[in-house]
Amino acid sequence: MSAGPGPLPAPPGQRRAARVRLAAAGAGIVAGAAGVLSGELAAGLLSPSLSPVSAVGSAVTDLAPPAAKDWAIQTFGTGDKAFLVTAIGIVLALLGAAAGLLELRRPGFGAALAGAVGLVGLAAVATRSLGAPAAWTCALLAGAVAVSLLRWLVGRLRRETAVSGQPPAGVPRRGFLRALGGTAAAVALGGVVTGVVRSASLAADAARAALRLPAPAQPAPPIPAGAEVGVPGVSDLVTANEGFYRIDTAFVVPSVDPGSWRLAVTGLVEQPVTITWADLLAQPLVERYVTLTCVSNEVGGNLVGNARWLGWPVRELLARARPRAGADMVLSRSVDGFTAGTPLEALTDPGRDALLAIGMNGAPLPPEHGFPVRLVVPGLYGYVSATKWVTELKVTTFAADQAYWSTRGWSEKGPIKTASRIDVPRRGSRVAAGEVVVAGVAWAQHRGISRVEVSVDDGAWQQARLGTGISRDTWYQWAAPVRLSAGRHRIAVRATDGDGQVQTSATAPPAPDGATGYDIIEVEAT
Ligand SMILES: Nc1nc2c(c(=O)[nH]1)N[C@H]1C(S)=C(S)[C@@H](COP(=O)(O)O)O[C@H]1N2
Ligand SMILES: [Mo]
Repeated sequence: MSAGPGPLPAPPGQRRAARVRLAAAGAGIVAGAAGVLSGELAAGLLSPSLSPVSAVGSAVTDLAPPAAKDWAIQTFGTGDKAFLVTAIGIVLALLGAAAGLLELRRPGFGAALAGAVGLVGLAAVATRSLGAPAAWTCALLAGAVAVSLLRWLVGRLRRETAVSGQPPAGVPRRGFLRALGGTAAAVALGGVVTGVVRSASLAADAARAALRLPAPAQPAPPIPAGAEVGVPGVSDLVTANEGFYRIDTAFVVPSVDPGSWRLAVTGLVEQPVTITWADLLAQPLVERYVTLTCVSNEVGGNLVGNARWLGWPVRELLARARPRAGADMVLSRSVDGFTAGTPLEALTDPGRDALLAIGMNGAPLPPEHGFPVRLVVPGLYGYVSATKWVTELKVTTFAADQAYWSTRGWSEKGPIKTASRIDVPRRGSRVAAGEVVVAGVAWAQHRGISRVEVSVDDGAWQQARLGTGISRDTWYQWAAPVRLSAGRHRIAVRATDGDGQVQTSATAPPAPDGATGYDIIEVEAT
């Protein structure tokens, strides 16, 4: 007959106190998670654009110094948002743990910390032009749930572990552990429900999947023979949707149901007009190849892509609204509050195919590229023209209105600068000495490219073979054979636009209106 395990020696008080602190920190994290999740769940039920986490993420993005943003884009590329969510998650967990510990020490103080975090969320929501009462409610709910759960859990922990006259150092009992476990389980379940609700709110996705684009009344002219230079490794003439660069301030990709989408033309017009998705589909649509470029693209960078867009010329819609004399800008607005300021004349010019695009390379716009409708304006950087998820065109003046990036130090006008890029050989690579084919792309949208030249080791400029342009609104492929002796070499490229202007060699950073300078690579020939 063996006696069961005998009573263990009581752990030293210190260890017990540490265990209580751990329990308090855990309670803080669980309470915080429950709060955040409630806010997200409420937002998911109402509209994804109300998400408090999303608002905080956007606020961080907006407030971050440009250098930090460039770093994030450079380091994480399209993963920069996942990085931000993870960072916010870690900060929230740390704050939750801190609130738990504080609440253990001084009841009410931890709750105050949690409340303060909630207020930050509320402030983010309030400043994100999401001032809607529903958005406030989601943030308030998140804060209230976190604060009350923290009070409840840590209060319970204190009572159960109280040692008279000393800091709590008893052993947390079943009651607390059950409360904590139950809350954690509820959080996990809530997470699943939120996920489901989120995906349900992506009804827009279903609508997109079911969509069949109308045939264009005016198809894009076929890609001319000779447009491809036929060098392996050179950028595809038409960029696949999956590989197309994505730049926007949207923390969560807005999901817009085409069934409830409206586009309103407002402001300085004789006749305000609103169109629906059905109205838009009923118009004679045109198809055009247009190369988009981001003003943030560094020399040699890849924030540029070429696609076949299907859409309705914006000028037709503006003509219905009849802009008043004096108007010189259209402030296009997205569902998420982003705005771009485009010169009115660029949108009304019959010679420039500015489109309300619904199709990209034969498919409905992908959600991250603006489904259901975006603007595409040949010749202008995206930040002043290419509004995704567009819902309003306000006819106005540059004097009266400023767009999103213009209030953040970027230029009001953003015509695309002539640029050229070396795709092959890869920078820093080794090549066999002898004849080496250098190839890449060049663009000067709406002016076109008339010549591309390369230079080896600062030697004479040699003319490259220029692919036939699809149109002056797209990029051009080019290729040039050069002779490389064994050793290290620098290869530079420059383009001349359709007006005969040679690309400037002066280097400039992206801000405030686009980078300049020659793309130069180094290779080692062996
Ligand atoms: N709604 C919305 N539209 C937007 C932006 C944005 O932040 N929000 N960014 C613009 C910028 S800066 C660029 S370069 C292009 C990029 O379009 P893409 O992501 O489809 O490549 O979208 C433009 N349209
Ligand atoms: Mo951009």
